[in-house]
Amino acid sequence: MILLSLALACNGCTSCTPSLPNTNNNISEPTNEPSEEQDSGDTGDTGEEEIPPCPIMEIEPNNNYDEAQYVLMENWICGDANDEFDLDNYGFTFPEEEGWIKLWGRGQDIGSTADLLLTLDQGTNTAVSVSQVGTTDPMIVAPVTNEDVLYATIYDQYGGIGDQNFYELLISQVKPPVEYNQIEDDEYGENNSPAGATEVAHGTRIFGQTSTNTDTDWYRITLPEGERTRLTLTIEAFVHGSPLDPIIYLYPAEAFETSAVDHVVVRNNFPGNANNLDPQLTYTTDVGGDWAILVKSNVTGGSDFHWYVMDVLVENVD
Ligand SMILES: [Ca+2]
Ligand SMILES: [Ca+2]
Ligand SMILES: [Ca+2]
Ligand SMILES: [Ca+2]
Repeated sequence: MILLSLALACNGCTSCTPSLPNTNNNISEPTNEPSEEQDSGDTGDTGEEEIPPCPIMEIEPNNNYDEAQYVLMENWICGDANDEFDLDNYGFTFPEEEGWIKLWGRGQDIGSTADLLLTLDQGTNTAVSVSQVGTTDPMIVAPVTNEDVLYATIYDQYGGIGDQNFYELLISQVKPPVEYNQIEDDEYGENNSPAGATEVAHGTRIFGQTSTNTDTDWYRITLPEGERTRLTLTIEAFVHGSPLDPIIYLYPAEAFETSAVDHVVVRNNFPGNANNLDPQLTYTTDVGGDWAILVKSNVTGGSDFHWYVMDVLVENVD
């Protein structure tokens, strides 16, 4: 199957030259027919040490999930835009009950004209990436299960075509990208209102997910009385490949009684990196007691793939 795809699809994917091992140049068995097919796909790369960049070449048609090309994880996939807005769909299964995957699309970083858009789909969960910190090439790092087939879809979001419009895609299992010491209480939407807020404190590093389009995650922190305190709430999500565009709000204690209260809100302001969607909220106050924190997605689109961790820091600044 892979050999066939090499022979069929290698044309037009200039970056993906399958620089196959040269071992069959001299010594291989003369009756080895597949190696002739391999040679026909080799456009002359003579690097002896080079690892083949594309073990899997795309096979069209693959324009919807029914036609998705089934691929094995941990292998580079190479494809290109055969038509305007040519969707390339790949299906795969996760090898364990649950874990983390990384979808890494490469286009502009390898000299392609493709402005790649990458999606991940499993059951009712969907995520989209168009960029990551430091590059316009997309990446998604997300927790998954083996309950349903997973689909990765990649295409040029501006509809470009031609020989210079190609991509590489790697789907791999990765270790959890972050550590944390608490998990939000949200299995049944417990924290969807201030009344059900999850308690956090100085030193908390809490893991949460904006699991649906309307999921709101409320937290409660109790600041010390009688002193001036600086509260710093730091979200890490996008920086690690989460598809979440998080927004964070801070409310005084009245929020536990009424929704009409003034608040502080920040998003997309992470210090020192304009490409990072993660927010950091800092607020200094003399008011002790309960404060309410709200974390949610800034845009429509939530799923179990949309995860974050929030660090809570409380400092005395008297
Ligand atoms: Ca294609
Ligand atoms: Ca296609
Ligand atoms: Ca949640
Ligand atoms: Ca929630």
